[in-house]
Amino acid sequence: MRTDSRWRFDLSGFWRFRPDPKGEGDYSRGFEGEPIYVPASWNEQNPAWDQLGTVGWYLRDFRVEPPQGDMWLVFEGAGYRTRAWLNGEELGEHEGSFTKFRLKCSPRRGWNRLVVRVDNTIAPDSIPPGDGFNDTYFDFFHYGGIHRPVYLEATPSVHAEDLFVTGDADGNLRVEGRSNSEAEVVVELRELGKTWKMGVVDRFVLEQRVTVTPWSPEVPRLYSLEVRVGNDEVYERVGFRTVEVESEGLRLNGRKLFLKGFGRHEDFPTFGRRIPGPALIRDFQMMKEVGANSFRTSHYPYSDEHLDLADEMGFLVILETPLVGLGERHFRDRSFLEKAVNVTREMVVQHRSRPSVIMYSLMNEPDSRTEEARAFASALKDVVRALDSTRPITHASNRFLEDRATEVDDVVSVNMYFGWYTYSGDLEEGTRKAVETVEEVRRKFGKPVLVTEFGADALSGVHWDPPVAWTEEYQAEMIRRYVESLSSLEYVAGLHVWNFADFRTPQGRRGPTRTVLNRKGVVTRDRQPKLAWKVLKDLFSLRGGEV
Ligand code: GCB
Repeated sequence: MRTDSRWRFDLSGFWRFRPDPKGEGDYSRGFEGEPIYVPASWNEQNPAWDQLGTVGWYLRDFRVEPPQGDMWLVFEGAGYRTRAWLNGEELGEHEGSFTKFRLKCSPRRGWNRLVVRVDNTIAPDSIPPGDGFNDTYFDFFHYGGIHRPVYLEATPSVHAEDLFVTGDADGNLRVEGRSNSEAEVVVELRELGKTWKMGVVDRFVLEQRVTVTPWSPEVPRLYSLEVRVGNDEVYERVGFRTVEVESEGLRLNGRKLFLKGFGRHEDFPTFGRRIPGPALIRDFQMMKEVGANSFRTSHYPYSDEHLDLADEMGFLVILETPLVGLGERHFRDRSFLEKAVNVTREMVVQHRSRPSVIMYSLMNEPDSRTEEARAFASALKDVVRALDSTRPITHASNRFLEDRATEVDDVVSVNMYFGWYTYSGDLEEGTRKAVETVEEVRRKFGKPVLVTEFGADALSGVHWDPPVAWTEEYQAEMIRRYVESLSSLEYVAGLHVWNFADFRTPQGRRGPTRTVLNRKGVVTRDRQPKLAWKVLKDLFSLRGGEV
């Protein structure tokens, strides 16, 4: 749900910061601290904070003239655990780094002091889980802090609480809205000048057929669907498109769809878990240029800004939860399921009106070989379906034939590193094993197959003839062989190279297989192309004629 009409006070800018490595301090009334910038992770802003994997305190003094109505402190993403105090009074707490949340507050006229405590301590039952800052069950740096925008927002006493808008390629529009109390509700599809009066209600469903240009990667046409509830005005941008799953593959607006693109990360020098706007533009321009049409939000839901650009530039997105690296202990634990349901619900509700989001990925590489794992996946799927029945579901598997969670998926997704972690140095055998695995998975599950990860680390500037591991040549050659052989399988619905860009990793667990960064990017961390980038453009045109 978007709004440009509510009163807002942006809290981006320089704050004060105080590390609290043992997490024992109480600085809720104030402290001196050192300057820090918000939004961005704390780690790379100061070498002294790089390895801080526990608690940090933020402070900001600000002056406001608050308007009438309810006031909220909105975080678009901070964590892992965030607690806030305004003028010494506790506002509340939220768990989870990648979804938006808001805390009720009452700033006074004039000066106010906001203190935020962010606890990034990782545990076997956090999402994602781990045993320590450098000993995570996942392969990306455990950045902490207020990564995304934070602001005050005022809502009129009668206001919209939720808005869910979808439209299909035939122009069937569906709008579902809810407000905090009964009020006059008017819905308007602005570009068409169409208005519908819903009466005095506190929830409504509107279904209409309209004449529109469909949304697609080539023509990502967006319309504004505005809802007025009393004095409150909110809107969503709607793109009319139809996604279908058939046994042979995917369709977008009736046309065969082949997903070409990348697994990505939100990772950028100095900013940490935040890609600043100009870098997002560069990434998306580069992805267009190379012929990509899609990406997966590996391994957590991305920022509103990131996904707004996908809506605008016509990228198809597989939206992934932060449920990475789960195992038996998680599948057996009821209270973990509750947390998983919660984060999944927050993600779906936040992003379900986006035309770019065509599928949900509910987990990445779980150890899901048991009945408990299947039941867990099935419970999550039910939660998603109740909130949004329009999108297919998948999860990224590296258990292939043994994966029980795949049974509940609509599309099978596989992450494969034959020729890298196994069959190392042998691209011939590696590619053969990859094709064989995809064929077996297809035979067993009879569903379309997405290859959500494949790739090799390449240190930019390291070359060798013939191609050997860690060189740019080896990475390029592996990608070429995988894409050429897998593109010819009809039921393969897409290929996502791992990864778009090099990204930071923890020091532990994978030990000597990481050189500060995971180097499987086809561009460097500062977005300069490697050799593989140059060969991708031709490869991505292999399935020409499809979307
Ligand atoms: C995977 C993971 C991804 C890793 C990648 C790798 O299977 O899903 O998070 O970064 O492998 O490079 O090992």
